[in-house]
Amino acid sequence: MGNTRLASCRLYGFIDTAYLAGRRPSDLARQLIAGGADILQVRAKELHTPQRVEMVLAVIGVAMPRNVPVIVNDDITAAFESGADGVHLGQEDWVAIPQEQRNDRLANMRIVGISTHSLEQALQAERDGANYIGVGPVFPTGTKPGVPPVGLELVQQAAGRVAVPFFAIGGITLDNIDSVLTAGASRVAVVSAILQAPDVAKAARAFTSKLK
Ligand code: 3NM
Repeated sequence: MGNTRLASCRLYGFIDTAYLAGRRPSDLARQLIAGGADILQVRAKELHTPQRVEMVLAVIGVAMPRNVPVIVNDDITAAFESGADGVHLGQEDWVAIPQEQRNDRLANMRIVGISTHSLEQALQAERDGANYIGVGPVFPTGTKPGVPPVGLELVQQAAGRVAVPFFAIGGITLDNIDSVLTAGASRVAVVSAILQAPDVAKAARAFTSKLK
């Protein structure tokens, strides 16, 4: 079910509390969607589950009528309680869930996404049943500081070997997106280059006009 909807997704937009700067999550969601983001993630690292649920509900209120799936970063409980479309798990969080518990823990999730940082992880996530994967960080990024970039080589390898939809992520900007697309990505996930732009909708549109 997740897969048919994901197949058409191209720009993964974020409501990331690190870049809210006093803006309302629902407003950001509206602007991201206006710019063509067709899947959204709520990434609220420092919030507790109840506040995260509240934020996700505000985003769903905007996204659901526009048929845009909403994914919750890291927090399976918040994803479940808010009725979000799915959850995105980092590699460490994913491998920390014992294999025999994964089906139960994720039973209500229509979409499960997993971060991957090598071809081995990407292929393993696919075997494990991820509906989509993230591949990155492609370039160094202040959003995930201190994580060594995987470079365009991994994008190229993923494009050749991974059948599940994959989003290139990490340090992607309007200046380097062409190289990411040339390496074989058809989907990108972008946080700071959009949320730090003076006009979020316009910045998202600049990315979506490069995709498809
Ligand atoms: N995950 P920006 S890189 C959230 O490689 C995230 O799994 C990554 O933010 C991964 O577009 C990343 O600002 C940061 O670089 C993306």
